[in-house]
Amino acid sequence: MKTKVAIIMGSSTDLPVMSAAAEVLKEFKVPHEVKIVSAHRTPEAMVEFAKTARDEGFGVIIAGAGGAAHLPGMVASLTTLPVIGVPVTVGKFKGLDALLSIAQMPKGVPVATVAVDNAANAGLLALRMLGIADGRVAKGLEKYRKAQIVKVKGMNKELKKKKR
Ligand code: RP5
Repeated sequence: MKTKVAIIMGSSTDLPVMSAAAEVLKEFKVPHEVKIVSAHRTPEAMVEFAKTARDEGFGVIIAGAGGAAHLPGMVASLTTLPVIGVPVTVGKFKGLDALLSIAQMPKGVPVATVAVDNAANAGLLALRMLGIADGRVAKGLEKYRKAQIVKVKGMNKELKKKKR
């Protein structure tokens, strides 16, 4: 069975941000599943999801949440799979609350945290994790890395043209 990536989030209102992770995985043709799992609204479903994730074939979990964002940390406490947290911008503190909730996990339960609303990076980090054992994914990432170099070269060419 191929390793899958789980993309979970606290609410469907997180989807516009979290769909960027799915886009990246789609681009790399890596199987993934998207699901709404709320730590405070559906705590039992969250426990069930986290406890069974490895047996369900998931290799990495991406978890997005906003506000008092406890979903990534709670899920990480219930599994030994790597969990990548995405702080989502919601309300008055514009994602800073979620960033601190997710990044400031106490020692013993790690959650890798990406920048606020940067679900694309969560997808890329998940690919790097899968790429440790999956040569096809690693090759794809190398191609992606080189494409970024070409992009910056193009930017410099454009700059030079404008200077003339
Ligand atoms: C969190 O509460 C979700 O992750 C979401 O970011 C936030 C607000 O949820 P809604 O009230 O929009 O459903 O659990």
